[in-house]
Amino acid sequence: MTGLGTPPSAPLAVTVLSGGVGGARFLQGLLHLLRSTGTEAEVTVVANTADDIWLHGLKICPDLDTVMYTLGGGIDEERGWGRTDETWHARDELAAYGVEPTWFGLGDRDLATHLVRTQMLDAGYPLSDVTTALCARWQPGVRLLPMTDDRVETHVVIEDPDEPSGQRAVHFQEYWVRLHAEVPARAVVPVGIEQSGPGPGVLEAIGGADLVLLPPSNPVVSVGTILGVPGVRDAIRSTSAPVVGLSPVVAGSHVRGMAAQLLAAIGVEVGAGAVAEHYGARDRDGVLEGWLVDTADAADVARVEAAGVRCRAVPLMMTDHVATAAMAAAAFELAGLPVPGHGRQQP
Ligand code: FO1
Repeated sequence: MTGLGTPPSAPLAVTVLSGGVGGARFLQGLLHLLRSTGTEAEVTVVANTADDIWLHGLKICPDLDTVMYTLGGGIDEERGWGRTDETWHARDELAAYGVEPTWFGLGDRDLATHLVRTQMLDAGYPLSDVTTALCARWQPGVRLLPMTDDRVETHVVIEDPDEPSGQRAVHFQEYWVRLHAEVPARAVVPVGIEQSGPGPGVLEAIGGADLVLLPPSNPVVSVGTILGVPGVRDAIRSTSAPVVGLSPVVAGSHVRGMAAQLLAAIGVEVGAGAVAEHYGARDRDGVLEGWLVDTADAADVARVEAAGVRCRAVPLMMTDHVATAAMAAAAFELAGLPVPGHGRQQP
């Protein structure tokens, strides 16, 4: 209830640094929590763009598209990426011509997104404008911002006994999609990140947030990469918003993807507590105020608190929107904010 002269409370500003599948799943739960409790909020997603790859003359942006399709209702739920009701004729025709690479699955519906994006890029529009244009169709219900408009591509240095140096670098997509992250990774290199700058709205979305969330995305090649864009880490460290993360590692392993392999590549133990220590406490040169671990990792709570990060153990398996909404609610609570729907009444 706002009395006379009391400005209506501005909508809650929540900013989420997100990768692809894991981040998109979390965002579904966050939006479910906000909508089901009638909470006025604006969610801004700063998405990783270093998974991007140029293929067949087209710019593919897996994490932007996964968030856009997932929240816009176009995602293939089972795969977690690409379009539902997809067909693969163009991919098969390219393979019939012997055009490489054949290991990356470009769906016919998905191709339209890459054609529109590439045409707009060729016309001189920055990736952020392209993303806004694509979202006009999909209406994801969040503001979707590329972490940067500049070209950054993650490469992975893998062991290769056939090389004189014993190693070679492959694009992240080749490491993941063709090699299934089964080759030992020695280093992760976000090529171009030093020369990149935060995309339009990114620093403002962090600086002006009421809450910043690090969802259970890959801490190395997704959230870690976003934090590596010059200016982003400083914005995170200086925002007045609490910063709360959710562990992508449960019971010593990643739930999906290749976080375990990439954490090993950067010398970080594959554990919920270890990842929190890797992110670090904000008042100890890190980025976190709070960290949620799964109930299976309750033994890590003391270790995380010792690192200067408030910690709670709650169920972190994103089995459905309700379970994920409960995770988002736990993040609000850990941040010291009223929990949407049943927090402290507004003053
Ligand atoms: N992942 C796969 O495992 N196999 C694929 O063929 C594949 C194709 C693909 C096409 C478009 C796109 O946006 C994503 C695609 N992905 C595929 C997923 C992608 O590798 C991952 O979503 C991220 O890059 C890692 O989070």
